[in-house]
Amino acid sequence: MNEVATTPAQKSATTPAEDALKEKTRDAGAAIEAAPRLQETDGFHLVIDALKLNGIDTIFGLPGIPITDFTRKAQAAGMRVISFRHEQSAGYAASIAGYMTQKPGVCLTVSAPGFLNGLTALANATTNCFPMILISGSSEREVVDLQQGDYEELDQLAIAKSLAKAAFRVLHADDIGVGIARAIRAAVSGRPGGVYLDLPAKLFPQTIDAEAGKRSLIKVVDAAPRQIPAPDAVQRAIGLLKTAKRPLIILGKGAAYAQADADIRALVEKTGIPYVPMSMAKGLLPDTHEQSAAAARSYVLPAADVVMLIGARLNWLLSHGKGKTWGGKNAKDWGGQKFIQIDISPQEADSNVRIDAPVVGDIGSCVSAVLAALGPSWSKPPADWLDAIAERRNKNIGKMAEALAKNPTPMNFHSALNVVRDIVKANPDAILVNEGANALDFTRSIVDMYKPRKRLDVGTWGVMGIGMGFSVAAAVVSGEQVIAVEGDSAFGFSGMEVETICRYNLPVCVVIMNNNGVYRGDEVNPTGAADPSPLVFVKDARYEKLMEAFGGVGVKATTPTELREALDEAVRSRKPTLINAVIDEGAGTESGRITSLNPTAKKK
Ligand code: ADP
Ligand code: TZD
Ligand code: MG
Repeated sequence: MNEVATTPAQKSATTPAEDALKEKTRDAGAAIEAAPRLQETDGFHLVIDALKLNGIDTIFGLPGIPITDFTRKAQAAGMRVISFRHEQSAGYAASIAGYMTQKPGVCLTVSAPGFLNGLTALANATTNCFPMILISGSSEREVVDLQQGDYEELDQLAIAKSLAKAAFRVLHADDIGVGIARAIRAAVSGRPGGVYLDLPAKLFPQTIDAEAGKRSLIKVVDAAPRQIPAPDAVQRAIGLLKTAKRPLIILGKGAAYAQADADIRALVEKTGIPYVPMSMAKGLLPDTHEQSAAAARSYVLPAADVVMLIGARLNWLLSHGKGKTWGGKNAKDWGGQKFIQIDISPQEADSNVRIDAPVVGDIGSCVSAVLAALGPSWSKPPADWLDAIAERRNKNIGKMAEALAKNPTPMNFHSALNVVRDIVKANPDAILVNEGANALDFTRSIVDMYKPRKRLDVGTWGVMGIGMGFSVAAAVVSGEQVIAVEGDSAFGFSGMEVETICRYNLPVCVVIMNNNGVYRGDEVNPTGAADPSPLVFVKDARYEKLMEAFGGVGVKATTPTELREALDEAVRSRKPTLINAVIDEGAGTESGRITSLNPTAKKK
């Protein structure tokens, strides 16, 4: 047992509130002082042992009552405990660790406010199909349920239920094994998602016989069982694909998550079908692949006749599979495409438009079944379709090259991101984290990815605040260099975590696309009063000094040359670095690429 000595400061006089807290946690405190007797174990150790038994070696969290000692004991037991400045970042970190590793990422928080801070990330994990477990300590059940006003009182389980894929509470130490096992299974099986696990303060110091405790733990067997697609569903899909004159494959982040990279590539290349990667599926095949139709997206979506979705939903990001994007006459009009959808969720099909050939199963099993069923003599799509795509693609790539070659003063998104594009090309193992509006959309279209699961971004919700949490987790989980391209607004949601990055000395380089505001920095208060517009920030803010405050490297870059030097050096040194890239404050557009989703007043 790792005993923690009481320092003189801790012995000094306490306030009544502190005394009350001590009183509240007396039970837990007693367990800290007295290690369980030889033949006993306790809740603290059973949770740690259950996680470790299941290969979970990292916890992202923030200490406090009632889980402070848990964080110490987990570290003492050899787990990696990454401590954040805000639970939301810890939660995002856990969720993306889950996405990258297929093991549920664990976020640990205190009760009520800490739990709520972590809950946004849990809901975001569920929405994005990332496997994650939010473990929150909670206050005394009797007091919470009678609403008698406990320290950090909240009925956390009830709140979590509506936002999590599953939610559990463990009241007795001998149920910890089952609780952790259920949480793991729920997080990673079927469609992955966020799971909440409520652990009341009283659980941690509960002691039970050590042998019985050991026997109560469960090593989960086959946590995410393969789900083999029905042969007739595969045949139906192949039959439809054979009729296509203008076939298209869309790869989503479910395909990236599945880690079936070689088979997905084989399917694309064997069929010769052009493909479009969704944002986080970029790099599943290199963006420079000759079959990538990403640069001709606005041509291929309406023109395709049969579309095979692999781990991508027909949600808003694909205009719900209908409307003008797909060649429909109005927003609700079906464009006439037939869809094949490969997905693990049997309920996903028909959620927006008719799916003619759903193939339900895990992507690895589905893609290999489709590959096997293609047969030896599969003919490539008609040349006129491929030629038409190539023509659009080359034209758009040419236009992009022109835009990237310009060198305006101040920098715009293109001239700055051209540098990031080169550095990612030279360092294809680097992980790119990305959030913002223009800072997001321009990065997605300008920076090519070369390897799977290297691009981590705002996902299905378009949520701001993932930046530093994702960066920390990506560096911790992979050990690779992380480059986080952040809008200045986006960065503000989790900026304090630069201290976390410095504390753990992580190879993270944050590049802020600083245009002085949300979308743009040039808006003014129409009344002429002193308050600035709600959309702008302090002009010429020196974000790089934030990194310097904690011992990292801060650089202000006003030209592509300065940006390149700083980014090169960051990647070479692997030091925590923040580059404040000064961008023309008039360069962006409202909401980036999704201006049309903005309700605006008709009456001016
Ligand atoms: P994108 O935003 O990239 O379009 P989505 O998050 O909308 O991707 O879609 C991901 C889809 O992948 C979800 O419908 C989910 O059910 C599915 N999915 C996730 N993991 C797997 C898996 N291992 N096998 C099959 N489908 C999966
Ligand atoms: N809050 C949360 C949690 N998520 C959001 N998506 C928003 C608010 C709204 N929002 C966007 O959709 S993008 C954005 C906000 C506030 C910031 C855009 O400004 P930026 O990027 O500086 O990050 P650009 O480059 O200036 O466009
Ligand atoms: Mg901005």
